[in-house]
Amino acid sequence: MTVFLVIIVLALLAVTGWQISKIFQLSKRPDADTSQVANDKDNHLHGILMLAFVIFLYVITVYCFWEYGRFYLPEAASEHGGEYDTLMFISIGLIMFVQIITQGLLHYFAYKYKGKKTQKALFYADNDKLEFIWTIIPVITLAGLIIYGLFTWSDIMNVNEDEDPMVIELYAYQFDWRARYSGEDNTLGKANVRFIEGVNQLGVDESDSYGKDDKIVTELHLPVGQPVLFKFRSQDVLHSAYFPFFRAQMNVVPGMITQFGFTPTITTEEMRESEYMVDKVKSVNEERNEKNEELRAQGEPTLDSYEFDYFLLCNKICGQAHYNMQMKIIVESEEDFNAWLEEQPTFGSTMEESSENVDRPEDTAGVGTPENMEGNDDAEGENDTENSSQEVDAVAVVE
Ligand SMILES: [Cu+2]
Repeated sequence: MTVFLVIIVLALLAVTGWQISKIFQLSKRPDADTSQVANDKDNHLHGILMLAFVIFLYVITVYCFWEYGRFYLPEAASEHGGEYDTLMFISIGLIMFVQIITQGLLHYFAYKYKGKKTQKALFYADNDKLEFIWTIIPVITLAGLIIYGLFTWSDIMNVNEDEDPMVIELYAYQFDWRARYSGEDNTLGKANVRFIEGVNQLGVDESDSYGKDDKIVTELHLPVGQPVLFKFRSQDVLHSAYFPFFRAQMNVVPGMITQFGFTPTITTEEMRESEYMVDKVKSVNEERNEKNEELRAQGEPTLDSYEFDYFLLCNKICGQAHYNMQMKIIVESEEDFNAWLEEQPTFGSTMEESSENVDRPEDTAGVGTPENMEGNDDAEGENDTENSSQEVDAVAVVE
């Protein structure tokens, strides 16, 4: 109904505008120039506007770089990240350079050669030499860029198996992440969404001996300087694993395993101490303090002060709580990493424990269903029902 009313109002407004324009037409002096053909005055105005537009474009470009340049990510925290950034800056630099010259010339010529009553346009059919030049230059430049891009791409995407990367599974579901370390054998146990039941949240195949020593965790720890190979799996819909600080992103597709490998080079602690991050954290906390004063005045709870951590985000709009789908990443020394991993329970021990507890249903009821997992508080509403019905389906298949 509202839409209908809005349409009627818009239509009436359009009619009003049209009528007013007719009144203006009628109220013109009889000796005014009513010709539809542009005269010198019109051409001059349009020439000036063309020039003004390109100046406006340049001013706004410079302003955006100046004002929003601080939103660039800091130095890449992975080995391949530098290559990636160089490729991007070369591409952007080249595009900016060519665009500033060509756009500027286009608008300047529109101004300089604007129509005049006394001037006649020159008929100039073609010039082979000119056409050859403006074809060959882009061909060579683009070929160079594309070949350079392809080499960089294959460098980044091809995992070097000789380096013996540590295999970690990243498991996505609406709306959180889990990481599964492959344990001593560095081999992940088989898994399938059909095996999801009770504490077996990731559907690891209990009959596969490779899975016994796997470790499932809610926080991703990585040892600095060690190559890691991620295998991605999704429980429900398309997700995308996005590691902005490591310049990595990979789609997480239900029904298939995708992969991406990288080597983290900067620990969380080092990144926190970097000049970029110290400034960033300071400015975030200044904003929070301002906000806190408001909140205090209203008697509401205040915000905690911010501390930097690497994070993994979901970069595909996968449902209601997509915005909240993230996982903390901690890059640390190898000793710290090993000490942390040592403390995590293996999949085998978790399953044994749960079968011991099976006589006490109040302990196991609901454990491990996605909607009961911590950090998933926002995943309320219809998507939850989707999740649980999926779980029921999966259980039904197993039975
Ligand atoms: Cu997602």
